[in-house]
Amino acid sequence: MDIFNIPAIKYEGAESRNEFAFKFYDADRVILGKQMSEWLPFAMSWWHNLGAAGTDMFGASTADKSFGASVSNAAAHAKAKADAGFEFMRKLGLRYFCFHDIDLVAEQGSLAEQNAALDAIADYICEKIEHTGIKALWGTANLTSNPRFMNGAGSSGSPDVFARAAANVKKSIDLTMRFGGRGFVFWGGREGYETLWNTDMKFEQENIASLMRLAVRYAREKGFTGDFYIEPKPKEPMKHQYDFDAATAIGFLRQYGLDGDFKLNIEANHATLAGHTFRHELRVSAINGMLGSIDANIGDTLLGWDTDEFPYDVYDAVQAMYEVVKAGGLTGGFNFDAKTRRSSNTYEDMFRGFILGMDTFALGLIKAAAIIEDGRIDDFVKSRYDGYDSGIGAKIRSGDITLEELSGYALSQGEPPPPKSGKQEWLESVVNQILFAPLP
Ligand code: XLS
Ligand code: CA
Ligand code: CA
Repeated sequence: MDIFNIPAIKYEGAESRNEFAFKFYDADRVILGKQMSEWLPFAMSWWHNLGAAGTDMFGASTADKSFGASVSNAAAHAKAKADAGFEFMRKLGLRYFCFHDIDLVAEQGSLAEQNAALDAIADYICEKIEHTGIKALWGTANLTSNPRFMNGAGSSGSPDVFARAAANVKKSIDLTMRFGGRGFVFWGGREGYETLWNTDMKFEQENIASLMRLAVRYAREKGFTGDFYIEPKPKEPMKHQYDFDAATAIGFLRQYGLDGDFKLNIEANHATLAGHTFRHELRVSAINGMLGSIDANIGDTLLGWDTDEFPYDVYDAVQAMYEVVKAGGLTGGFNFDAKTRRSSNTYEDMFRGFILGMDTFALGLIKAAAIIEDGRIDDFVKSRYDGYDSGIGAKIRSGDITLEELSGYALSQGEPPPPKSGKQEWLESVVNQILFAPLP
């Protein structure tokens, strides 16, 4: 049965005027030795694409995400979402999806009943995985929406809530493994605080680390070989979230000995909420060996909250792909944690959103590769530090020097030679020249 009355989306090239065609994403095209589809393992987020129906703080749903089922019949609606999701992914050539446990089937009854409902829909999804080869990129447990997690999950003051969070994590790991997932995410939406007057920060962080450690132990014993990810976010819904940004999350992972099993899942919109650029968060992750996966979206600097828009900003995507290519690619993928705007409320708009996002990252890849192949930027950065290749510089790098020796060297040298220009404007103009040159 065809739910979306739209043919499969094909690459037609930059001149195409077909709304339902890729202009830049050409899955088989080889860039820097790898196919575009290998550089860009795109994923569909179950929650936004199959769930988010346009509600906001001021208004009701604008989109119909029933996919022909009765929403009050949780099992039937869950199947309709799976049918729609797999048709959607197949038509766009997506090979992965990301999910929270309760995206798959609406929360219901006791934990045992909920687990049974999850098993039933998981059986159905596994059949589809078998037929299509589409798999999970990562799974996660939703530890934010239900009121029981009002005071956090791992950070909750209640051990009973901690245990319930653990049960949901266990089940979500089971599902992720059944779906062939590459990773498992912890996003600490309510792991933070509203006021320090009621919060023992150290106690809460230790407990969050314990929950993560228990998850790793369980999953490894079951044979899970993928990565765990922390997804940093500074705030929203909490005033302050413990996984504030990449640097904070890396410090936390090292502090609690979790850095061997975890990497980071970097979301563009969360980076800007933290007062950083997306690129900054990718660089911090990459240089620490922690760049795992990406939630591809963009925020709106004028609004300043987590708007989860489809990425359209090519300059931003070029910078992101430059970081990804330099890091040798991702072991995870690019999850479109993005939703169409409230007034883009048709099934066609779901496709338009993904075409926009996939083309934006394809352009990002093409142009990042062109910048790397051009070589001027990388040569400049290298030359900036070439004083360290020999002499006193080489001794500083090797660590084979003392403060006294350096002091003696400085005394003998007199005033250092004038510093070299950072040439920012020239570098930015090189980027523009490459960006607006004809497509390679
Ligand atoms: C919310 C987060 C969330 C995670 C998964 O802001 O982006 O959706 O990606 O729990
Ligand atoms: Ca996200
Ligand atoms: Ca977000």
